[in-house]
Amino acid sequence: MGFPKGFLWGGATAANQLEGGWQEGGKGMSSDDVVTNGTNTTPRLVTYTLPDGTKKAEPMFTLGAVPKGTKFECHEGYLYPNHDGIDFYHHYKEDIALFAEMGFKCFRLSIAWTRIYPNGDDEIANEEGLKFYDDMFDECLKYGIEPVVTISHYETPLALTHKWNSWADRRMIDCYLKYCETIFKRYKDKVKYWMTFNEINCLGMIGWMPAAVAGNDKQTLAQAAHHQFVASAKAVIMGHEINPDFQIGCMIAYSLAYAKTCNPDDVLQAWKRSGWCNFYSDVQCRGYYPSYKLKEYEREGIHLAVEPTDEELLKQGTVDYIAFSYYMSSVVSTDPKDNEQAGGNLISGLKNPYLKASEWGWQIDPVGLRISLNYLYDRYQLPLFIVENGLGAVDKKEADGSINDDYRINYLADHIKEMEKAIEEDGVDLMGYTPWGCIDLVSASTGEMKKRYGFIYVDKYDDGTGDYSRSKKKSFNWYKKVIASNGEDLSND
Ligand code: BGP
Repeated sequence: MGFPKGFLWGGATAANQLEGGWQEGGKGMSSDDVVTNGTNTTPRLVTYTLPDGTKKAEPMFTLGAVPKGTKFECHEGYLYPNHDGIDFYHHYKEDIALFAEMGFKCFRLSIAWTRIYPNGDDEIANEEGLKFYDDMFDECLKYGIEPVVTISHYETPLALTHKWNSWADRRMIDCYLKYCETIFKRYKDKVKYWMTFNEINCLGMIGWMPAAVAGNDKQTLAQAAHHQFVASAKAVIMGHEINPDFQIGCMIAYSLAYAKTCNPDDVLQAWKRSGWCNFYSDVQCRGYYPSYKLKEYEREGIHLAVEPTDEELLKQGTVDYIAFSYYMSSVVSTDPKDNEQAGGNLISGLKNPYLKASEWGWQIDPVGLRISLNYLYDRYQLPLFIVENGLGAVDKKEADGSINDDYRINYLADHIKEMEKAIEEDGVDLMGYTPWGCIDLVSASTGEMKKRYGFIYVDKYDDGTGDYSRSKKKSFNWYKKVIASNGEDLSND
């Protein structure tokens, strides 16, 4: 009863937000290395120098096209929090031991492409980078922790942006596949679970974070998404040839949108909003572009450059499972008077009077998770994997060093209860659960450290200070008990 045997309890991270060591071990520059810190109200900036030498810094979420010859680089006077992350690069043994103590069955991490191919198109892979992940996977396996690997999580070799504007160019597919072939072959006996692109649907909104593309016009983003679709499909086909046991998934940011009223116009609006997520999983799970998207492209004059083999590749390279992040839900309305915006994970909506929100304004909605699980399972009948969920909050260290994060425990317990109902009452096939930022790390949207998600506290602060020491929060022992009881015991005592 409840969670199935073998359910993958664990935690999730990404290389750029955690590893640090940005210039160590032969690593090249990634698109994320030129992103500054920000706050909830001031955006993270991408820094670059124009061909005439003018230095510029533009918000990451709205970065537009830049002239040819522009160099993305770090500028003096800015803080780049991901350069040091939480120094997992040097602490991974200690951190994995703590994950093991919590009883993790799996650990979601991403490989930094630039540790393997520093420029993205190098002839030979960087052995030091390969060895780093070999050692890390061995450390996980030593404790029986299954690595779950995101191949590309919000960072791409910067050299490829300079060369081709990254994923805007079709030649990226071959670079990505060479990288995939290298890691698939190298780690084929150590890693079984893969995801091709983190939150691929964010490409509908922003070019820099998911694709290292300067420019956020719809035509450029649609073409970049097409290249990632083809790359993902080819990676799935290749991965299965290298090891037929591989499980290769897509990964989407799932954002549930409710209609504000039962006015059919609002309901239609909510349905249209759901296309923000569905389009990407439709292509990656069904193997073809859905009709509503083709019509939208036609209406908006978007023309995709497509090769004759693409159609067949998309069909052949559908994914084995659907991984998704779920933090919140939102509300949409067609009434122009409704304008009370809620905060959000890239895409936001109106405030929902029935829900509470996090300190960053993300609306907390456990039942929405059950609804999302049902929507996705119903639509595709594929196994689901919740690879991100959690509460970003400011944690307070008491005088005795303890951190009493009951708010986090409550958030996670409420979501786990709904997951159980989705499995138990609705028959959803759920493979696992990896709460985001199982150890505190740099926030993707704001670059803050104070927006913490972890069971493990890291002594690192927004101004760059801190000694990187680790300590257990109250939620550490709680989650340990949850895993030990396979999700049965959610009590907080
Ligand atoms: C997802 C990303 C993660 C992550 C998380 C939490 O969108 O895949 O990389 O950071 O959101 O967001 P944030 O860090 O902005 O709080």
